[in-house]
Amino acid sequence: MGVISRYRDRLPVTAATPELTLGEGSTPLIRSRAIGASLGVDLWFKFEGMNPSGSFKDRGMVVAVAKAVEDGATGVVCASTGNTAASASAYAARAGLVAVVLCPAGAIAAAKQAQSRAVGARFLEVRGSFDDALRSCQQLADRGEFALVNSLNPYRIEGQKTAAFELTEELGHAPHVLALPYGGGGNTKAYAKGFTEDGAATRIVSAQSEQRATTLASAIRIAEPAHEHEVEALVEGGRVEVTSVSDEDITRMWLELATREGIFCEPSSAAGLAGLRQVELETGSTVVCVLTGHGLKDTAAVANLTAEPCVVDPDVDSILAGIHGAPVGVGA
Ligand code: AN7
Repeated sequence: MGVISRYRDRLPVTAATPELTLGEGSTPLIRSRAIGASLGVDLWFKFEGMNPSGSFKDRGMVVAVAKAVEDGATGVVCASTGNTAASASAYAARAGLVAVVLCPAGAIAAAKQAQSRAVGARFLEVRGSFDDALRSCQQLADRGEFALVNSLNPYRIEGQKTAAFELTEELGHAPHVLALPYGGGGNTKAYAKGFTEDGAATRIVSAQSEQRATTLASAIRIAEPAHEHEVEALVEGGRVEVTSVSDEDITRMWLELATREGIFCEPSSAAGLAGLRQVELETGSTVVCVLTGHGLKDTAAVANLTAEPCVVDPDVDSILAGIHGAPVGVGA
């Protein structure tokens, strides 16, 4: 069951809203086997990379695209660092709408572009940053032909808030702390809304990159967060703590998630865990770290952050030498 049918009574949908779905939501909640113990907490990973297009964006996109159909739109438009593009393209194809996506030229992971093109989106590379692309996208949407499906569209936030409901249902209670990456701030806002609607006091740790405009975590390469003021208000209200993490912290946590937990997420998704390490946590408390995107989204990062494969001859001695790290074989 998708997000619209599962949470129908808690979403702004009507009898006229199509029951669009690609099976989003109901993502794995995985208990930590190693990292939680080192932090002294009961740590869980919500693997949002397991959504149909490989990121958390699907929860909000399904609602935004369904509402666009209900409102009579023929097309949708978004600016994106890649995941919004992949998600909007998929749901637009599913709903029979045209998708126009604007991405910063040369600055998004190859798989995300492939996802978008495969389902027939009009994929445009903008000579500029994500922030430039978002401005152009809003101007295009203002002309009326295309519905904007960036998280400035409130239906996106509505759909994404369901992740908070789902967590509370699965754990049997709301987590004490939730950690996630902070790019444009839409997801931070969505979890805050979801927990508030559930009457939960969950503390949200939102981790931004120290190097916003240049971070290796291309998904969160956003210099001017669209929801900055709302996030600041949530900080003032005591709901959210914003922390800044370096590329080195992100890389280290990304590797720990992969090698100690067996979970392969994209680099930006490890920012939340890096943020958790900077705040005080009550021993034994329930902490959820949201892993926003799948590792297969950005395999170039793997090539940059891990040792190269060793090339060996197809014989056991050469293979054993390869296992033990000795330089062997033709390509060595
Ligand atoms: C994996 O796709 O902004 O703070 O255009 O892809 O809600 O922006 C992606 C953002 C975290 C940050 N993790 O979330 C886009 C885009 C992943 C992401 C974020 C993004 P927000």
